Amino acid sequence: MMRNGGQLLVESLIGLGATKAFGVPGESYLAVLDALHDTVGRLDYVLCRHEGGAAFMAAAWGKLTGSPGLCMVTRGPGATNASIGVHTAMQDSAPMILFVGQVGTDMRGREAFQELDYGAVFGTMAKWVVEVDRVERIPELLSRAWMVTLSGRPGPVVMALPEDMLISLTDAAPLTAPLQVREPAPEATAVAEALALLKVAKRPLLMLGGCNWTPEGRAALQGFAEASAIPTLAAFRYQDQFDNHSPVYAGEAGVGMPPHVKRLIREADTILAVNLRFGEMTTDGYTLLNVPTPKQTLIHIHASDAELGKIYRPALAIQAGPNGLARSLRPVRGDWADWQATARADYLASLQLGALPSPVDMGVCTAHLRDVLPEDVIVTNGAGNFAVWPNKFLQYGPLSRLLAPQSGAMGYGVPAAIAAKVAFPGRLVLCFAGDGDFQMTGQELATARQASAQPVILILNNGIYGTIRAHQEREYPARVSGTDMVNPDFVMLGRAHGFHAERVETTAAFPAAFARACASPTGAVLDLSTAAEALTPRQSLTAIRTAAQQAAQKALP
Ligand SMILES: Cc1ncc(C[n+]2csc(CCOP(=O)(O)OP(=O)(O)O)c2C)c(N)n1
Ligand SMILES: [Mg+2]
Repeated sequence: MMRNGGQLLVESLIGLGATKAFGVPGESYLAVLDALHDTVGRLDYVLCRHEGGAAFMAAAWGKLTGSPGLCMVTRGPGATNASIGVHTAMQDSAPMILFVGQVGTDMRGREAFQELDYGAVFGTMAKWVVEVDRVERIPELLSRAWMVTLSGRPGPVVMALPEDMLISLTDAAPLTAPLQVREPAPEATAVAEALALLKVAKRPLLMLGGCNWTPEGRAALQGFAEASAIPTLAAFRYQDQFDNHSPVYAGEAGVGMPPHVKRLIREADTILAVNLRFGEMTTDGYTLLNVPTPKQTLIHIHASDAELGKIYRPALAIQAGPNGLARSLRPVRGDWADWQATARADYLASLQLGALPSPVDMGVCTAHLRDVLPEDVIVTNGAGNFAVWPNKFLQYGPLSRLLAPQSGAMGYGVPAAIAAKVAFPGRLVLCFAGDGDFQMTGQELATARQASAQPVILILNNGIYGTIRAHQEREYPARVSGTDMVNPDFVMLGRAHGFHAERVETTAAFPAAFARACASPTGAVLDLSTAAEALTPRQSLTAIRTAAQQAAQKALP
């Protein structure tokens, strides 16, 4: 049977098990769109409004489901718009494939209309970039892309599709079977060595990273940590990968790291790092462990050889996937009960807050959410000070998920929530957005409505780019520049997109408004009046400003 490149690609994606692709159309890949005309219900095209939104959705899909999120965009501007999602998938270690139209092979290299060299543009951003020049190689190169995006440390692949290749005919057979990548198993002697190192520890610490976990693997790791009473930290924005209600869970090693988390990492004498990518956020700017040789005895386990020893020289490095490793660990016992109990008590204490100077007090609202959110909730957020609420004050159990970008990309939360709702229409999906953050990708509410994938969105509306304002007040107190916003009416905006929408003016009004939001079949936008003064959970804007002014005063000769 003869097919064109678009048909061969789409049939092969279905063969691999794909069911959704997120995209914005372009004339550069009409043959793919045409093939999708015949696959509705098997491979659906979720039509987005901006390629940044589409790429965030694909990145979030990959992170949530563990199978590659697919994004389809046009050449040049479509690809550059989508780049934010590629970067985010990379930092998140999430599987994703970005398909980009490309100029015809007959005119490549002439700076044709919207031409880009994708290898150069995405070379340092994606895990792999490939351009498919010959139509019959689609199955081979797509199969490889699928392997690359999933294996080792998952990450994004960019596949460029020249226009003439997509309309060429071939009798090459499409892929027809899913591909699985089995994780590398740990060697028994290596595991024994790791356990021996832990046995002689006085202050052991377990740190875990995201991606590639199975529920069984997670349960096995939790069983090991609890039976060994080892305090456990989750990596930046991967706190949903370990049951926060476990007596050994001690918090997230991420941005705005609480003092007790810093202390745990600094004072640990042995760190078992499972599936962890050591990054700036997990290490408080690379200050908690010495580069390259930490004082702590480091046992580093990762499926990718590229992560082992990347920054820190481990005492023992094991290249293995997380699940087999977790299953092979046997409890170790030692004299560290106090160390573990203090870690847990410090974590629980970190959830407690005083009243905030704000009409809507997010401390109180988040405590309410801890009580009422269903066990299988999916929470999303982008970037801003508001993210502290879902990231530091909600608790995640074995069934709930957090989709939050390790790239710190504003605008991730809304598209991620839409992707989550596409994947799991029956689950509550709750997006936390800042007013600035929301306005990066708010137009995707139209996508949500068209796809019948409408989450509940909380906009923490403080009228400022709070994160930047906080830095600004610390460095240049009382010199406000570029951080005040005049906002649109988010309630009207929500309603214009077919969402239930309300403005919430007081803390007391939040529980009932939230219940109405969850009950609405159209999803909901709640515009929460939060005060700029409540800049962080523990420090007001005035306090930050005053402290900076006093410090500046003291520094005068
Ligand atoms: C795409 C992108 N642009 C800019 C930034 C820098 N940035 C980080 S947080 C932030 C402000 C976020 O403001 P808002 O969403 O209103 O949240 P708030 O801090 O006020 O709670 C900015 C501009 C970023 N992280 N990502
Ligand atoms: Mg704000």
